[in-house]
Amino acid sequence: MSFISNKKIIEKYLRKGMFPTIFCTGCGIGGVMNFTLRAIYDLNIDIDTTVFVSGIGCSSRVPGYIDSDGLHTLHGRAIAYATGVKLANPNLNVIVFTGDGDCGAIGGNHFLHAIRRNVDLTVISINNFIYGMTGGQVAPTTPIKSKTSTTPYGNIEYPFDLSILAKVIGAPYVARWTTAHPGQCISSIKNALQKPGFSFVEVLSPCPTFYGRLNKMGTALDMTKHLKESTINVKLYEKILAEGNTTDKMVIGELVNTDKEDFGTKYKRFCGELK
Ligand SMILES: Cc1ncc(C[n+]2csc(CCOP(=O)(O)OP(=O)(O)O)c2C)c(N)n1
Ligand code: SF4
Repeated sequence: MSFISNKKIIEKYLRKGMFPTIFCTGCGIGGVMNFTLRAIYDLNIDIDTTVFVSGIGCSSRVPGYIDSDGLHTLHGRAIAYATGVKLANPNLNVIVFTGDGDCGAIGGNHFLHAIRRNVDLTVISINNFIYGMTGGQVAPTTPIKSKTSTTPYGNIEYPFDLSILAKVIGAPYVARWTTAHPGQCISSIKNALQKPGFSFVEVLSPCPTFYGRLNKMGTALDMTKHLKESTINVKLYEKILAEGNTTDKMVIGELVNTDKEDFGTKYKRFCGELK
């Protein structure tokens, strides 16, 4: 799995003219782009029939670096644009990169309804628990007590759990990992890309410039270690629950993997193109 070097990934898939990236040193976003390209390589997906769609944010800059068709759209609207692309040409693979703010705040409604319709998209949400691009404001994913530039005394709002939201609304594929789990992340992105219908992969990722600095979390490496220590695999979590215990750790792993007819197939049937 993924025996391709980083050099070859760069040569094969990236727009060298766009380098250097805007990402700060230690930011996890570049890693998530790498995981996605490795999944595409492993599955031998044709990049020329793949469209990357994003909104606005540091994480939404990813499509600009990939040498493929892409749409860098409006803040929060990536999933709406991606739905249009997929319905106009169902033969395309459509992959959305979205921040936790882009996906869960301004774009929250599009997220919910694309899942409800089960549009055949793969949505990769890079969750750094904060608005990175605009200066570290509170996001709907910011944990209680965390400091941001707009909650200098600590956040008092309950956060959204994007993966659990996707699960309860009925997405047929949902997985959550962190940038400290590259192999698992690549494997889940591969499963997501092969799943007909709405697939969601959330990747918890360090933003050392804002979330890390404001919460005194140390270096990017310290933050990556913290991501590993503050999460628990779903299998272990279920065992702990079955024993009558509980934990504050965030659950990671493959949370849903089921089959459900997607919107495009239903639409073709409605139009009489399928029986
Ligand atoms: C309609 C609109 N509202 C607000 C903004 C300002 N804005 C740009 S990016 C962003 C949030 C970015 O946070 P997130 O989506 O989590 O991505 P990150 O930068 O952390 O990767 C905001 C509020 C905008 N560009 N457009
Ligand atoms: S501000 Fe945060 S999310 Fe944005 S590039 Fe820098 S480290 Fe990454």
